[in-house]
Amino acid sequence: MYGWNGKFLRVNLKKGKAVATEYSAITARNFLGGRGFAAKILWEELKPGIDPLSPDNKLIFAAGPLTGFALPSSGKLVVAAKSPLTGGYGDGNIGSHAAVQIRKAGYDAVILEKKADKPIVLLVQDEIVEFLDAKDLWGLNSFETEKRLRSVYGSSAGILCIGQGGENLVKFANIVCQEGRAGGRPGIGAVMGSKNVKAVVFMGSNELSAADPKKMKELGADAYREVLTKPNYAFWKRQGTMMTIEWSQENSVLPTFNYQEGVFDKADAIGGFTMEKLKVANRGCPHCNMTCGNVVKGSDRKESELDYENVAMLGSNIGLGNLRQVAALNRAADEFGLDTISLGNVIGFAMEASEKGLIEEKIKWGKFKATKALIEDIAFRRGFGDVLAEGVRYVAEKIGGDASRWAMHVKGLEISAYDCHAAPAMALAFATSSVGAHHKDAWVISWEVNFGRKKYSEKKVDKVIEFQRIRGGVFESLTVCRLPWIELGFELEWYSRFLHAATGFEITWDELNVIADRIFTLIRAFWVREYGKNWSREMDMPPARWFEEPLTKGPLKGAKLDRVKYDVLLNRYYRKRGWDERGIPTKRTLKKLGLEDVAKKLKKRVKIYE
Ligand code: PTT
Ligand code: SF4
Repeated sequence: MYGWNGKFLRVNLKKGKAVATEYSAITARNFLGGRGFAAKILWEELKPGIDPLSPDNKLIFAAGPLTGFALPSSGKLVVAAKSPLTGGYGDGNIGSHAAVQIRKAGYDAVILEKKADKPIVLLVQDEIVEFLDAKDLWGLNSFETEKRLRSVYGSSAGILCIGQGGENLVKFANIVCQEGRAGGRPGIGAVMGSKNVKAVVFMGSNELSAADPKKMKELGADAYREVLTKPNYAFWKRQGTMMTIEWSQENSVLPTFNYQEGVFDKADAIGGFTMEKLKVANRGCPHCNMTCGNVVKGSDRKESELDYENVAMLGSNIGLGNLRQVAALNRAADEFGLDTISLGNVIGFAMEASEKGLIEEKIKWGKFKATKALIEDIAFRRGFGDVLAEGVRYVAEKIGGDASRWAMHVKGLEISAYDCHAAPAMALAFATSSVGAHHKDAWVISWEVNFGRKKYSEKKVDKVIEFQRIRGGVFESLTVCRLPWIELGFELEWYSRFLHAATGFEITWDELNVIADRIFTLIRAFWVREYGKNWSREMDMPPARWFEEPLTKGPLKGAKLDRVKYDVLLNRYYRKRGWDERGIPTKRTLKKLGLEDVAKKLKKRVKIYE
């Protein structure tokens, strides 16, 4: 095979053994890589109903056929497992040298099975695999851990690690690298902790083999040049995703006070232009000439890499309007290895619960020091932090009464930083995303604002599906960064050209869309299998707050979603996907996508229709 390495590395942590296995060209063509491989492996190899934090879960690091080649933004990696936060399929995308090094070591995915008897660092150097004692690293934060490993293995080694959040099995712990890249929102860091793996180090010495190496080189060089010519490039380098704070404020979608509002009085103080004044450096993922990581010094005098989601969730959503302080909270989250979106969401929820007198704890909006202490309590599971560490769905259920109506999650994953009181298409995108309420699969909100926010038309369903295919299917499975396309308008045709030069296959965008649907539907089958009789269309409902409590401020004051119209939108979505009214793929759809075996297994758990 060209493009793909054609090999997975399977590591049995209990036995301390590893074996390289080959996979077929058909698997490569049908599932591409990254998310596609992860979904296939988890579906086929996990027993239904396993505890995600038990040795029965598998932790997968998966790259795609373009990952690691010298082309724009190809240093990305999917980290996946059954999620301890949601109980369904979980993954994240992390920019890391690990992406490049796994591929240079000769693999497309590394699969960690079972559990090590004691804390280890897994070292993979080409075909040599070592299980190193990590007793000196266990208990350290992610920055210290990486620093120590880097001093041994050097600056280009692919190092991924967990902080204390992952060690203490916080349900939204993620995996961290390179002082500010983080991935695996649905608790993939907790899965790594449950396996006693503090860090993985990948080092490879092979060249990636392309079907047409000369063409690949030329295309890569042209593509890097093309990125530089894009009109938005200069502003992107200045602000990266931070430009979205101003945009969200202008359009009333900036999550504020636990998504009660879409505008924040102090938005300017946490926005992109304020960030520019504090910025000390740009950082980025390997192979990228857009380097969008904005490094600032926080109020703790430590460096912190800011993105829109971090700042909205640890700023406006918890009522904090001081960017240096937000940066310090973000740094703490990175050190502990906690997902900033879920963290800001669960803290915002606790602040509202405290204000409403539903909990005894006094947790006030916008208090920096108290919030920092609370983050530490969550990471170490101390006091009320231990409850919050379970995620917002659990906390709301524990409080009881009406609390679940303003717990801002879908399927247990906390909503990312876009308020949808007046954005039905984005609400649908959150509700039907493949990992729970994540914007990654279908960030349609910017399109929706231009198209017309009040409409519940078919075009909105089409746009959600189009984006789920391109972003959630193709980018996650080629496993390259989507930002050149979505932010700069780097044309999609480049990717089919890259794919042809890398693999030798002419894969059209029509075929890529079918592959994306196959992966998306397989992931849906995974969710349904895991939830069994507890699965219903309620799983695809956005939080009640957006339907019941209108915005009280800003230009869209009074706006809220319409439940009846949303239901019609969801029905249309199901029909277009070939799923029944419960959101379960029909036998016909599974067959059409080449997933007949999936249909056979799924019908053992739930009734499936023709
Ligand atoms: C992603 C989610 C995001 S999406 C952000 S900011 W964003 C948050 N970042 C966190 C962080 O930082 N520290 C932390 N402790 N937790 C964090 N949680 C949040 O995680 C990220 C960029 C960004 S910045 C985005 S949009 C794009 N995401 C991509 C994607 O998903 N797929 C893809 N093919 N390309 C992408 N490119 C962009 O990558 P999750 P990163 Mg991330 C400090 O992990 O689980 O996918 O959730 O990976 O390397 O940091 O790059 O406004
Ligand atoms: Fe990483 Fe940003 Fe480059 Fe994407 S654009 S690869 S997130 S630095």
